[in-house]
Amino acid sequence: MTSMPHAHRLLDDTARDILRRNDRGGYTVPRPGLYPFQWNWDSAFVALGFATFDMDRAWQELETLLSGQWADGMIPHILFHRDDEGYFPGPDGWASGTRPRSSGITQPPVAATVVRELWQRDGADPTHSRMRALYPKLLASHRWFHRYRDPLQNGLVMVVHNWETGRDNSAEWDAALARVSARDVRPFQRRDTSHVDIAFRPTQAEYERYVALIEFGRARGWDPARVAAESPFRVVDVGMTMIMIRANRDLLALASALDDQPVVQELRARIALSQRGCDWLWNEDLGVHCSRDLVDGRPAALVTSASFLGFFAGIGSPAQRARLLERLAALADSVPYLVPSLAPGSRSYDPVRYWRGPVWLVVNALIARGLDEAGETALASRIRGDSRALVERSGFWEYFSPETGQGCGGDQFSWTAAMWLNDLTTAST
Ligand code: 9WN
Repeated sequence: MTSMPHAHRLLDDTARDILRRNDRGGYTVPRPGLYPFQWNWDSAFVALGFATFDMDRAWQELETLLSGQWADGMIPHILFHRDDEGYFPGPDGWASGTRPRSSGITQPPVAATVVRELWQRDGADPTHSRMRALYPKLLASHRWFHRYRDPLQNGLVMVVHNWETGRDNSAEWDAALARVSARDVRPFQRRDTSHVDIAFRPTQAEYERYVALIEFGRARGWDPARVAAESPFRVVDVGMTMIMIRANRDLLALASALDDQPVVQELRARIALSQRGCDWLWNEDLGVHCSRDLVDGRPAALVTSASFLGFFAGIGSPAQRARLLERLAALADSVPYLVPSLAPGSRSYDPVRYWRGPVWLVVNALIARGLDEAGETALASRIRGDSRALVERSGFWEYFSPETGQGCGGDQFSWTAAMWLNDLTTAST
């Protein structure tokens, strides 16, 4: 029988091989074939993986991502550095008119958190030139969110496409998507289902609505103010909001190191606003923070993995935090592998369908980190242990069933390999 340290060393080697194989020179594709371009939050996580064996390459991943930043500050969710017919919708579907070509929407802003992490690993020197070069770009991207994606001015994050959330097919978006008409969508050919089992992916009716939202933005030339004001899909995402608060804290750490006092004040005020704003997302019945529709004001009233990012964001009253922990402990008793993207028993729960139940290691890493920082080390260890067990059992899949540990979606997946290296190897536990 293979001993655990030996098995772990083999998995470490495999994880590094996956990152090297998915490297396209300066950026990494999440999974060749299925996702053949550079994705925003994937790249930030991937940089953490590279950081365990090649710091130069880790910085480069983020530098390439930021090279696609729009003039207004937005970091697109996909950069199309090269053509590839294997994914729909490609650059022509978005027609952003930018160089490099890109999508017209964004994704969870984990970049500042990762830049801070890389900078600290490099010794936290305020004169670090690569950190200093990225800092103004990160600030511009945060200001873009503050300016265009906070319509209530309460520090929360609004999204105008479910793909922005990164948790694309979560049941939290069902009601808002139901309002999106797909009547005028021209026929298109999906590519995702030629790579993976259709049982894992969103339905055709859902896809048509995703495309309708792209056509909506394209028809407005991706004008951020118009899209934000007029989109039929306007939702405050609890996940984006928590990640944004954390990103502002991490950017604040960089601003302090650089002694950029006006920005220090700006970010402090922003974080305080968001901390208060989060009460608008609190659901007293469920005892968690939930996403909330901005068109009709209704809460999603669903317990998702993103509901547990409050610790990572550093928000919540002591009473709210106690309720969150109770909820998470109940989930821990209900499934062998934490953290399901949707709580079992919820309407639409499905252990293998996209963001309707399965476990993603990147979300687990953020939740576990927040719990550790809050001193909740037992739950953090359970989550890390489950993440590790999933890879040991099934390999480096895109995501996993919380019930059986089955790997789903794409295999040899970059961010799963990166999380193994950064968060789960024996050395870091
Ligand atoms: C759309 C790349 C991306 C992730 C998302 C995940 C999935 C794309 C898709 O893959 O989304 O952006 O086509 O389903 O949901 O989180 O960034 O890995």
